[in-house]
Amino acid sequence: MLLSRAFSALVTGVTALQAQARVTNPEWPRAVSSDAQPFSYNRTHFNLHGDPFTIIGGQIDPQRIPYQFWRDRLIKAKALGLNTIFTYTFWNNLEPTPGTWLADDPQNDIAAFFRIAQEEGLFVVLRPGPYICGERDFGGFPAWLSNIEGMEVRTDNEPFLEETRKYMANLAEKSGIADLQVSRGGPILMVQVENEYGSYGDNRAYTAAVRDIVRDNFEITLYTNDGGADWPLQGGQIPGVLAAVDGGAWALPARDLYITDPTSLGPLLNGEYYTWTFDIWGSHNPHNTTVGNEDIVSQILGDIPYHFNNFSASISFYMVHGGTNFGFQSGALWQNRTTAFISSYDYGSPLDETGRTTDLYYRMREAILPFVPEGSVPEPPANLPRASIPEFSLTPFTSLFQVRGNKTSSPLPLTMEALGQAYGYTLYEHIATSPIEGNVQPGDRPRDRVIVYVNEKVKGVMDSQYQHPLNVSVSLQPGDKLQLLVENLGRVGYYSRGNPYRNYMTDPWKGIKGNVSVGGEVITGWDMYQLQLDKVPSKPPCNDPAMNDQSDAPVFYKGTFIGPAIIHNSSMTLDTFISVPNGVRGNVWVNKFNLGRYWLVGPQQSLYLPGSIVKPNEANEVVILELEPWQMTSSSMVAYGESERFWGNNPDPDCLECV
Ligand SMILES: *[C@@H]1O[C@H](CO)[C@@H](O)[C@H](O)[C@H]1NC(C)=O
Ligand SMILES: *[C@@H]1O[C@H](CO)[C@@H](O)[C@H](O)[C@H]1NC(C)=O
Ligand SMILES: *[C@@H]1O[C@H](CO)[C@@H](O)[C@H](O)[C@H]1NC(C)=O
Ligand SMILES: *[C@@H]1O[C@H](CO)[C@@H](O)[C@H](O)[C@H]1NC(C)=O
Ligand SMILES: *[C@@H]1O[C@H](CO)[C@@H](O)[C@H](O)[C@H]1NC(C)=O
Ligand SMILES: *[C@@H]1O[C@H](CO)[C@@H](O)[C@H](O)[C@H]1NC(C)=O
Ligand SMILES: *[C@@H]1O[C@H](CO)[C@@H](O)[C@H](O)[C@H]1NC(C)=O
Ligand SMILES: CC(=O)N[C@H]1CO[C@H](CO)[C@@H](O)[C@@H]1O
Repeated sequence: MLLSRAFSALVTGVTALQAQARVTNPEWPRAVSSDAQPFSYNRTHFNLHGDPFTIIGGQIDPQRIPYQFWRDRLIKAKALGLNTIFTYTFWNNLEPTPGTWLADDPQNDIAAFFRIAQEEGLFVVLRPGPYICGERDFGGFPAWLSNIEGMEVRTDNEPFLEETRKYMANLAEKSGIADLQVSRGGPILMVQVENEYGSYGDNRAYTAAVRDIVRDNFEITLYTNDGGADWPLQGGQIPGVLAAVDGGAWALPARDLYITDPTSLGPLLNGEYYTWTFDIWGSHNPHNTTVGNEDIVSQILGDIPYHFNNFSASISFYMVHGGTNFGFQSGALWQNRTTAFISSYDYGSPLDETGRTTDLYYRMREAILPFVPEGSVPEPPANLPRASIPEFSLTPFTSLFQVRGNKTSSPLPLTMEALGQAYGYTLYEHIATSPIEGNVQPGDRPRDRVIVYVNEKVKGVMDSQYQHPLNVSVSLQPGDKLQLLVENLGRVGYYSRGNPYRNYMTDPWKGIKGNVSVGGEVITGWDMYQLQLDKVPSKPPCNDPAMNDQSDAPVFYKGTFIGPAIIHNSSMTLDTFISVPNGVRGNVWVNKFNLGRYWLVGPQQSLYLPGSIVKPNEANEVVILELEPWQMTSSSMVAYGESERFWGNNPDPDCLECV
């Protein structure tokens, strides 16, 4: 996904007629269907087992959906009228530390998802990246890449290509994806090379190298996907690889205007037609939705026949079902300040975050049905009810500063990555040896949200989400403890060479990079504690001193609710939205599963709790980490589960003037 709608301005004036002037290329057909290659294409058509084939696709990323619900979502995608699922794979989840490939972890078992798709009568298009964007931390790259000497992502840099080779081979072989290619009887029709690379650069040696790496591991059709304008398409096309476009209907004519290499021409595919869009945190950012926006809905409904009739194009709806960036998996953009994606990836898509069909779903279905053989599309199942959970209270049991984590000491601060940590929080502590005062500079810039404490009393918040990160000043006496709690809000996952901002994809480090100074003087002597919180504490650590009223440190709360009874024989009926009405900012775990972030600024005001992790008729443990207890207006922490979700925004108590 790119910031697609911005491109519409760039292609004004391109008409279907201009595009048609270029459609014929005498060198085709170049690929013919055969037993060995059942899916192929010529200049105008995809071909499956010798018959013309129009892709009616939609994007679902299995790593964003509880695996127990994969079949439910695929059945509904099929019932929408789709014949193909487009899927990104998230390298960072598959290989969380170098060399550990999670082939058998059910949530990362992409082959299992593809097999279910095939059982449900769907084909698949694989989008393995290595860069995928997808509003994920670092665009899907593992954070540990940054620790490799000489690493530069998305270039023909040998360390990057070497890791890409290993990743692609692991995906093909260890994850068993290669065996699911259509050439071997599986559902995978095509594989995408890189992702929207033309928006990022125009290094042809790099794209050719990625093509060759993908080709070494997959024998089926390859394609690229780029924004529908001149420079993205020109930068992204790769000789011998089919070029697809993405964006609204306006993107379609661009392909034949700007892709001039005949070896990249073939049937027209809009590889990402946006059913709507993502949300970012902020008091002034309302939830993006098509609900109540009839203009947008009509546009989507009109664009469907336009793709098929006016352009004989194939299409993939991005997203048909977005799902959730659980835990710390959401990414960020840099737009002269950090814009961080919320945990929900609802996307306003036809299947909502909980997999329920929406009004948009039924209206799109009506628009699609005329283009598929009569009777070939099953009826969508009725929506199952979601649960509500009565309010329950939570009690504080320890503070984040008591939990600590692995400790590293060093004269100068180290980045999260150098500490061997990817996500979450890092606590940097220094004991003053001489009096010092002035503004705190947390390395070269706040990366990303820095809470400053002296002896556990908060002094202020610096946050790269704020256009002008606030200055925080401290005054330290010998023996005073300066503490910087640094939160990774998501590494930048998208950069466009068309924008005027810095490319922080090549400067992804989190925590503290560079020196911490107070009043301009460099501070040396640091203890650093990793708080990735893969394992959430559920009881006080040994010899945890009593909770200290004088401390502003983040607080862990714990409570339980009794899981509702399953109805209609489906754990989906235990789905709910967890709301923490008195909380300011933090994370929620249920039965040790990290649901994601809450922040009262919104637009997200509740977290999707999938029924797959709820235990019916027994106690379920909820742990909440509240980062800003000093901002709470009520001293009681309560939570409840809502069967309907509410979006909304509130002022940011840490920066009332911030926009
Ligand atoms: C391309 O394939 C389509 C569908 O199979 C076929 O109708 C058409 O004739 C082919 N075009 C050429 C130039 O062979
Ligand atoms: C699409 O095709 C229809 C039917 O041929 C035509 O009436 C309509 O004007 C076309 N739309 C555009 C935007 O070209
Ligand atoms: C980025 O922000 C800085 C500081 O607020 C400002 O001076 C600069 O003009 C901004 N740049 C762009 C391209 O908006
Ligand atoms: C501490 O580091 C060890 C070895 O790197 C790792 O196995 C363990 O999970 C880490 N513990 C925490 C709490 O991060
Ligand atoms: C922070 O302090 C610096 C000088 O140390 C000053 O230039 C800057 O304007 C201050 N920023 C704000 C937001 O007050
Ligand atoms: C940090 O401070 C140390 C000690 O003053 C100095 O040697 C080093 O160059 C500084 N590093 C940066 C990135 O400024
Ligand atoms: C519930 O569903 C499961 C799997 O779909 C099935 O095996 C089981 O028999 C069902 N139980 C009842 C009571 O319907
Ligand atoms: C496509 C669209 O309308 N996106 C909007 C989503 O929400 C953000 C924050 O309010 C807006 O800036 C976008 O324009």
